[in-house]
Amino acid sequence: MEMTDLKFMQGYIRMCNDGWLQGWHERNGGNLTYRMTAKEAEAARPFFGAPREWVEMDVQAKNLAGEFFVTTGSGKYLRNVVLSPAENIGIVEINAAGNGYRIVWGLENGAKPTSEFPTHFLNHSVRKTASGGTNRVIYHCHATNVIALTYLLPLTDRDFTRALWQSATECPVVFPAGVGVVPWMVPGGREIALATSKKMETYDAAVWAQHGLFVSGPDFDTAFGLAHTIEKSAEIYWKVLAGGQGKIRQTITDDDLRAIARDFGVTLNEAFLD
Ligand code: 2HA
Ligand code: ZN
Repeated sequence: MEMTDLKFMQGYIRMCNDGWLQGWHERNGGNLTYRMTAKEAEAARPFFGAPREWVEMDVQAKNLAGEFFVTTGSGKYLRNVVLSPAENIGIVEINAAGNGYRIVWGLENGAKPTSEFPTHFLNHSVRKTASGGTNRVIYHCHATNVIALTYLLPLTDRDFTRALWQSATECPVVFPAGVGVVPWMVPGGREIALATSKKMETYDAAVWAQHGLFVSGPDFDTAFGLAHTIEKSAEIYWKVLAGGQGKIRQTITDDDLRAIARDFGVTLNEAFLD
């Protein structure tokens, strides 16, 4: 038995590889973090190494004090995670003030958590509160068709949500609150962390203009499924636009969307309906 045999680690590694197989993680693109349960942290503890030094962050989240996260490594390629987890991912412990971390497992040979760790961290804080503690996964991927849409549509929550809801019937059921859109920003910094966390107070997914997709969920299946659904819908949308040379003969109407919501028992964000 070793760290990577634990069920949550297996799920984490599988998700990294699934994203790679989708073509969303060229080079070191994308990152994944998972907030471990207390039980998982106990099961993992026997495999921890000597903790490394505390590293202070320029973001703080008191509700994440003492938590343990699995994280991808900065500059690491998600396609390599399955081959050598201990070099490409790691577990970090958050300090009592909620503004620093130390590596307790993995990230071997001097590796560090993903450059987007502050963004993930702030968003874990927001989603933990918004979900009553159930949200555990934050995932960022370079979903090709979502990125393409950010060159075509106005960069508003409304325009993206409507286009995605109308492009595949399951979308309003999978993300009834809609999606947020973050304008183009330099990745990896405090500014994109704050802008994204603002969107994630309302949504469990945010589109990063000309960059990619950012999603959250209670578990790996749900978070990956959300990214997958959004990406597929984005692909349908632009293919229809291109195939029809900008003209769409018919789509899912607002009344159709309301009918789906009624029958599937979800509440659609009314702000996005006419
Ligand atoms: O990990 O995707 O946004 C590299 C990135 C930064
Ligand atoms: Zn990225």
